[in-house]
Amino acid sequence: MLTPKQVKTLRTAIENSQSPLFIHDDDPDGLCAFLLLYDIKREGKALMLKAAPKLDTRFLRKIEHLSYDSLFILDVPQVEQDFIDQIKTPIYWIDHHGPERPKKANYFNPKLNNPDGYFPTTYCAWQINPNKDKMWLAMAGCLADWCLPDFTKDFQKKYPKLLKKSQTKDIGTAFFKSKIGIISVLLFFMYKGSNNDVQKRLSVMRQISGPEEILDQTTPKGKFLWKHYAKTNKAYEYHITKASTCKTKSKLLIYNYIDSRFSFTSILANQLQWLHKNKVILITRKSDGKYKCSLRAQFPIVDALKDALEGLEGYGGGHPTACGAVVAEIDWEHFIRKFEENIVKSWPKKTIKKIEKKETTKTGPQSGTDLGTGTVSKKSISKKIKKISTKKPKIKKTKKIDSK
Ligand SMILES: [Mn+2]
Repeated sequence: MLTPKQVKTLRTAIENSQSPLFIHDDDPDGLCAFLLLYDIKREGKALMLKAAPKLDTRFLRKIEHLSYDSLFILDVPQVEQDFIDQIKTPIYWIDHHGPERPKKANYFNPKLNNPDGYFPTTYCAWQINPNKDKMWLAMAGCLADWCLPDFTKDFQKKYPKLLKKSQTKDIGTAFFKSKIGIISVLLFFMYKGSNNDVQKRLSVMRQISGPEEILDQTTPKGKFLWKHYAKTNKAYEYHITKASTCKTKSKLLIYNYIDSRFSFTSILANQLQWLHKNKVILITRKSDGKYKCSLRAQFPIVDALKDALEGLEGYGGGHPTACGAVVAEIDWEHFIRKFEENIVKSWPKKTIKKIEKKETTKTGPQSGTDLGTGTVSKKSISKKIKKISTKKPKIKKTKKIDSK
């Protein structure tokens, strides 16, 4: 989490700004962090960074005509130094990836104070603006980034119907079964569709005052957001059902995902992993002669992945249990064979069930950019397969742990 001093610095920066500009990641964590900070003054403009982990000088064109006196960058893993150098106002960059070491930007990353903690950007924003009326946004944003925060009990007290006690036994249940989880999913789906529609929904979202407005559709604005959720969810559910039929004897559950309208890869991979805990999930999308993959498992697989990519046309990396890869079509069969072999070798000796039991206290990265910032080229791939093969994942006992 942020230190009290950092919280104060950021709070003061927003309060003193007449026209802040916010650039946030296009996922629920980035969005909820923005909504929480925006709520402090309800002043300023927001832009989302679309489908890119990096903010670079190309983005300058989008903001040069805007007038702003401070720039807040939220949940963006990387910001090019050139971009920073060309901004004339103070920059406040809050993120929980990396950490990075930028020059000339005020950089806030909970990992710097607490390398083993896991605090999404929304969590930091909640520290800066702990407005009880916005706790539902803080909860939805944290959940979407796979974190059950330390204010979960307070949340349940305030909204007993949105998150029942039985739904907090693990993060997947909280996310996929609870009503507040529906808000998290709705925020994921918010970005699906044409740019114009996305912008419309984002501006409506700013005007929503409580979760019931959406969940019970008590206002036209809530109805508007719900309608999009319901439509998108129908397409999503189709893939959940279809993917579940792809189960074979193999340790891998491979689902080749085809949908011209929506891209659900990352959330789909999370839900399938939660539904099929004894499988390693591999979601693929084929385009331009390449397979783009999202991978999820209950134990570390990133080294098995890197090893399988060695010598092939492709690259991959990310978090230990949630990663991504791109593999050329000609190497696909070879890659799958090798990866499956590695998975079998590195499958934890303790049964997944036991790990699962321990994992219920654990929260960590399952969402966001699959490749994260830790993408490793095939040249720098190390062979750690043997090392990880028998170890079970290290598990901490606190509520919000594991590093991203
Ligand atoms: Mn995040």
